[in-house]
Formats: sequence, C-alpha cells, structure tokens
Amino acid sequence: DGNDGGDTGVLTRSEAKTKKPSMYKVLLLNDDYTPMEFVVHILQRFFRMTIEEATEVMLHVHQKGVGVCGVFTYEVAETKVNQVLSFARQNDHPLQCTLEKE
Ligand code: NFA
Repeated sequence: DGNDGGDTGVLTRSEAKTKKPSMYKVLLLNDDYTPMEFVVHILQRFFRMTIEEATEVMLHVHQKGVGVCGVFTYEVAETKVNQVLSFARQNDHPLQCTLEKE
C-alpha cells in the first residue's frame, strides 16, 4: 500500500507508482442510419470481439441508445474513439463514439 512492504511507513518509489490509472469507458451511440453489420464490424475490428459478442453489444446499443465497447486507460480509449470515428466517416456513416471516465 505504498510503504516498504512491511509496516514501517517508509514510502518507496517502486511501490508509490503502482497506483492504478483512471479508467475510461468507450461508449457507442445509436443512430437511425448506420447499418447493423457495420457496427458489428467496428466492434470486431477495433475491440477484438467475436461476432457473437459484437452482435450482442450492437443490439444493446440499438435498443437502449448507448452501450459500452470496453474500458481502457485514457490514451487507449482516446485512440479507439478516434479509430471508430475515422472509419465511420470514411464509410459515410454517422456513427458516434465517445469516452466517459468510470
Ligand atoms: N439503429 C441502427 C439501425 O437500425 C443500428 C445501429 C446500432 C446504429 C448501434 C448505431 C449503433 N440500422
């Protein structure tokens, strides 16, 4: 817990830096135009889901309006959001994706 491993209250660098980073959810938002198969493809390509997992998440987003694609450190979450938005735009789909601190 940030001391020397014993009970002396001595802080050491290697233990002090083991504090867990903040985690961020990557959220996918529903819309009326992006094809379901395209969303499934996105989830497989950028979030390494199986077709079954991707279909489940896509249907959740379709029915509830929003869903979680995964939880990552800030830098990874931001990269995923940018990859999804870039790929959606390249394919002329309005799919929206954002991150939210856990
Ligand atoms: N609602 C979209 C449709 O009916 C599918 C979709 C699901 C879009 C999840 C965005 C996110 N084609």
